[in-house]
Amino acid sequence: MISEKMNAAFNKQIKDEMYSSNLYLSMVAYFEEIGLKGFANWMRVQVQEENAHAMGLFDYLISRDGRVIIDAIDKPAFEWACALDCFEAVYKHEQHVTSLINGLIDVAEAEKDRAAVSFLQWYLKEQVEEEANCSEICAKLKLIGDDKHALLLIDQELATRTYVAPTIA
Ligand code: OFO
Repeated sequence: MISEKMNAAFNKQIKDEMYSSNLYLSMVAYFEEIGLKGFANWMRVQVQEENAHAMGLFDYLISRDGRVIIDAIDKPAFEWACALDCFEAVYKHEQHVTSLINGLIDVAEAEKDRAAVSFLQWYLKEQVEEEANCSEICAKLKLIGDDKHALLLIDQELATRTYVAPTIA
């Protein structure tokens, strides 16, 4: 069983993870449009990860006898000035998601829902990795400046990213 407050907070986070998925799908389209297929590949993997984050919360809520309600998702941005501008937006968004997960844990603690606190530790750790990944790419993009050849080398590197389904526990 799960409290009403906790149930509502989980539903909100499911919606937020689905927003993340749509935001990154919008970025896939952007990178495809400007011909950076490796960047687009990186974002495609990110979309899959966000879907897994949403489904992890979805399945957890069901396992706790909660009620999943799918909410409307806001329209994401669709234009960025360059690859760095886009990745800075990713970094900012992931920092925002970290604050959302922290808020969710605050609700779980206030509700004395220790099972939820424990479950959400996975999401907390995942956010450390999410922030580190995009911060690293931002740093590289800043380093290369306007060097198109170096940009294509990063594109080749990002083309190698593959999706590994996470075990959310
Ligand atoms: Fe990008 O971690 Fe979920 O939202």
